[in-house]
Amino acid sequence: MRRMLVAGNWKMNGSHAALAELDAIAASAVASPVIDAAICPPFTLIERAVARAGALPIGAQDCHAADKGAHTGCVSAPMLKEAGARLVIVGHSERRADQHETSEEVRAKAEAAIRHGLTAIVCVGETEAERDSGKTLDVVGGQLDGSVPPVGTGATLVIAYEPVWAIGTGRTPSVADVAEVHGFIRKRLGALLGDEGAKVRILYGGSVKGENAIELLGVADVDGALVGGASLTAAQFVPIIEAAV
Ligand code: G2H
Repeated sequence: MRRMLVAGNWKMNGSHAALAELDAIAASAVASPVIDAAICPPFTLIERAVARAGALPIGAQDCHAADKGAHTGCVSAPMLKEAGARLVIVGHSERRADQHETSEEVRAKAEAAIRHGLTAIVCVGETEAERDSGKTLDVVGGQLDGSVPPVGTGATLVIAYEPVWAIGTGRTPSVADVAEVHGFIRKRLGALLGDEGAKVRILYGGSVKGENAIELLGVADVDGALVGGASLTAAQFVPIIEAAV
C-alpha cells in the first residue's frame, strides 16, 4: 500500500561538480517502478539539481513558515516550489538543536510546505540521554503531537524517525528498537490523522548505508530511509535504492 521512499539529505555538502552524482542516482531511481527516491541538496543547488535530475524529485532541507517578508537568510515554501523542489525536510534534529526550532515551528513549516504543494518530511527522534533514561517514546510522541500538521495526508506528509545518537555516528538501533518506535509512530499517526495516518510513510534515518539497508528496510512499518552521508555519492546511494526495491 505504501511505496518505499529513499531520500538523500546532502546537509551542507555539495557543489556544482557534485551534481554529476545525480546522473546515476536518477537512472537507478527512475528505473524502478516500485519505489520513490529523492535528493535534498542545499538551497543554492536546487535549481541546477532540478535541471540535471530529470524525473528524480529534488527537495530542500528547510523552509520558513511564512510565504515572504522580513526574515533575513530564510527561504519560503513558494520560493522552493518556484525553484522546482517537490519536497522539503522540516524539523531535522540538527535544526532543532542548532536553530532551536520548536515542534510548533516545525508544524507551521510543514503546513506552509503542504499549502504550496510540497511534500513535508517531518523529522523526530530522541537523544542518547533520552533513550538511556527510557524516554524515547515520550519524546517521539511529544514531537509528533507538536509537529504533525492536521492537514497531512499520505500524499503530502512523510515522517522520518532519526535517533539523534545514530546520526553520522555509524551506530544504529537494533531491529527490535526500530520496530518498536515505528510501530509507536504508526499508532500515534492514527490518533492524530485518523485513517490517513495509515497512508503516511515513516522513514528510518541515522547511519543508513548499503550494508545495513536491507535489514533496516525490512522492519515492519519502515517505509524507506532518510540518508545523509551515504547519499553524497551514487556509489553509496544506489545500493540503498536497490535495497528498497
Ligand atoms: C540523519 C541522516 C540524514 P546520516 O541525519 O538525515 O544522516 O545518514 O549521515 O546519519
